[in-house]
Amino acid sequence: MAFKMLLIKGAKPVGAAVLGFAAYKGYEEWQRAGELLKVSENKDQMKKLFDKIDTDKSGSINSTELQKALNEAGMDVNVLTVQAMMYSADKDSDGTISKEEWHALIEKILDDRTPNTMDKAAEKYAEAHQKPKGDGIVHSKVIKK
Ligand SMILES: [Ca+2]
Repeated sequence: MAFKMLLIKGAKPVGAAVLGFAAYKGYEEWQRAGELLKVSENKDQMKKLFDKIDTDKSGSINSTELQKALNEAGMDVNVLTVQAMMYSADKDSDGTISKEEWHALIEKILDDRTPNTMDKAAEKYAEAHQKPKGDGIVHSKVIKK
C-alpha cells in the first residue's frame, strides 16, 4: 500500500511533464498536419473533414482513424506522434477527439497562422511606405546617410 502511494506520488509530476511535452510536440505536428489536411476557416469543409476522418462514424476521432487520415494525407506519422497529437487535442482525456475538440483545435491552428498574415501585412505596409526610387532627386535623408 505504502509502496503504491509512493509510486503514484512519484509518477505524478513526471507524468504531467511528459504529457505537457507530448501535448506541445503533438501540437507542432498538428500545425504541419493542418497544411496537409487543408485546414481552413470554412466550417462546412472542416465538418466534412471530421466526418471523413471519423471512418466508423462514431462521432469522434480515435487515434487509429487519425493515423490513417494523416498517412493518406501524406504525413508519415508513427504511433507515438499520433498519441502526442491526440494528447494535445483531446481536452477531456477520453481518448478521442470530439466535434467540439475538433473545432477548438481547428481554431487554434488557424489562430497560430496569424503571425504569417501579420508578416504579410507588415511587408505590404513597408512596401507602401518605401521611399520613392529613381526619381532623379537626391533626397536630404539620403545625403545624411
Ligand atoms: Ca475527447
